[in-house]
Formats: sequence, C-alpha cells, structure tokens
Amino acid sequence: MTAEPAALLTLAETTAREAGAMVYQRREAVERMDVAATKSTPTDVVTESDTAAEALIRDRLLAARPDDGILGEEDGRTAGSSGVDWVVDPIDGTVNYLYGLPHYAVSIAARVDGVVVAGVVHNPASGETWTATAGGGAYLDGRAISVTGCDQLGMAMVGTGFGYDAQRRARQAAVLLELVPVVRDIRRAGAASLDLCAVAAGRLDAYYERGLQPWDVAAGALIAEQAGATVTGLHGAAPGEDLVLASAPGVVDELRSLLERLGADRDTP
Ligand code: LIP
Repeated sequence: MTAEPAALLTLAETTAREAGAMVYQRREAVERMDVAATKSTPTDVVTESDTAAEALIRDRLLAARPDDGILGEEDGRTAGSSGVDWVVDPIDGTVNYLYGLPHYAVSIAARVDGVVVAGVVHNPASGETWTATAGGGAYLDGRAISVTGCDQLGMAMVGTGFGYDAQRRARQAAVLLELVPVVRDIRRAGAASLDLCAVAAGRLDAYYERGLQPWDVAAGALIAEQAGATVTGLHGAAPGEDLVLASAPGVVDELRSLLERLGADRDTP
C-alpha cells in the first residue's frame, strides 16, 4: 500500500473533517460539556467527545490502512507493520472545548519510518484547515502560507502555553515575567497545534511551550516548518517535551538564547 505523502494527507484531512464535525455538533448540542475523566491533575480533563473522536479516527484510518500503527492521546499506541504510523490528537485544546471556546482542533500526522511526512490541523469551530506534506509547502484552506519576516524580538508577537501542574505553571509564569517586557506581546490561546499553525500563517511570530506531547505537535510542527519556521528545542536539542520553539527565522536565535538563559526547558530555576 502506498506511503505517498499526498495520499496520506488526503486520508488524514478527510478523517479530521469527519471527526471535527462530530465533536463540533456534540459541543453545540449542550450548554455545558461534562468532564468524563481527568488525567495528570483535576484540570487535565477528558470529555466523551475526545474518546469518541479518537475511536472514529482510529476506525477510519485502520479501515483504509489496516497495517498502519497509531499513537493517540487517549488510547495510546497500536503497533503496525507497514512502516506508516499516525499521531492523533482527537481534540487539541480540550479545556477550550470544555468551556465552549471556539479554539480547538483535530490534529492528525502521518509518519513514515518515524518521520512526519503529512499533517492536518482542523478547527471545526472556525472551519479552518491547515495542511502540509514534507517538501510540499504549507496551506490554510488550500492557500499557501508563510511565516512573518519579523527580525526584532521587541516587535515579536509570541505565543505560549502552560502545563497542568502547579509547580510547572509557577516556573512558566516566572519565565513569562522576564519575556513580557522584551517582546511586542504574548498570546495564550490554549491549543498547541493551532499555535504552531498560527506561526505558519503569520498570526504569531513565534511560539514556545514546555511539556507538549507528540500528538500536540506532530502535525503543527510540519506545517510550521513547511511555512518557513524554525522548529527546535533549546541547547541544540530537537523539539520535544522539554520545549518546543517554533519561530520566524528573523527572531529565532535571539528568542532561543533568551529562553535558554531563563531556563524555559526546566521546572526549577
Ligand atoms: C493542550 C495543549 C496546550 C497546552 C495545554 C494542553 P490538550 O493539549 O494544546 O498548548 O497549553 O496545557 O496540553 O490537553 O488540550 O490536548
């Protein structure tokens, strides 16, 4: 069975739109969404929509490609034999979804031998869909997108996010305190995949966050990279749970150095 990025993207996008329509309809049907379970802390929630969406996504992907693997936020890892696996966040921005804030996304990435080659991030509330394939550029609703030309940190609009653990949040706030005076402004929108797409589309000049999981990042990082962003970690590390930084090239070095100096990839000073 083919592992062509374009074919993988078509399957991912069709699946993301179907799952997105379901979670959107479920949210719009109620005034208040129930919490079905919690994970790392009482504020780290799962709704029935998260689990239903991941079940639908798994069903569609494996019906089309039964030998593929899947790594999903809610149901973990399913091994495959094809060399292709899918990295799935059924609802990224779950707390936004819980509160009815229209800023959440279905994020699906395809990896071939562990390398992301296609990604889709779909916001069912806005209808916006970001896509990319490795080497094929990045698109918002089919229109090519690119990062900003920002080359002064003092003019940079920087996105970030916070973990669910109180000690980590205190540390993240301390880093933010140092950052606020030296950048244009800060945005905290609540969905990593959409923050990465915001960098890709020039709606942010940069975004950084500590504590993200592969399903938060896989599709959005490809989209950002294909739009011209540098996506990296600190101290020469690859982007990962320690820290993900996605930035317009003109400010990445200065911002990375500052985040390194502030210890943004640590939970202690
Ligand atoms: C969320 C991320 C967000 C982060 C939240 C949470 P979830 O993912 O997208 O950037 O700040 O703490 O991790 O839990 O909604 O899939």
